[in-house]
Amino acid sequence: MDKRERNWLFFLIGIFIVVNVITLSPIVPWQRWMLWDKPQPAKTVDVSYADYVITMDTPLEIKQGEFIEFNAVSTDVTYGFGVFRKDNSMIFQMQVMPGIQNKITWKFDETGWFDVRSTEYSGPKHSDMHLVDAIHVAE
Ligand SMILES: [Cu+2]
Repeated sequence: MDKRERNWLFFLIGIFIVVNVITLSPIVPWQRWMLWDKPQPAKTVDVSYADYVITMDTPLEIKQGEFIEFNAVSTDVTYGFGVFRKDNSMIFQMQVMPGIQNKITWKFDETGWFDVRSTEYSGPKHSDMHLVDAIHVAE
């Protein structure tokens, strides 16, 4: 390894460390919740997936600023749990792997009605996996 290669390697290692420190640090809100503060969720919401159907008690009524834990379980294939605004922009999503509890805690800091969709292509009926007005966040 010559000097230029070694300098390049150290540069890449430096980039790797800086990016990891930033993305795992408390300046990223969801990392602060998941890794640092660990807030107690106001509610835990069970979401189940089977045969291309999402089952969840809807509408989920929550208050702005509450931490909500979603616990999604699939009994067959891998799906996605995605929460979307009415303009179809996504707030967050997680992969729902079969046979385990897939958990995510989220703080809803905006009010309104939100849809839930599967965000992981799971098969021919995937595009029907859409719960309209599944979540209502009030002030
Ligand atoms: Cu799907």
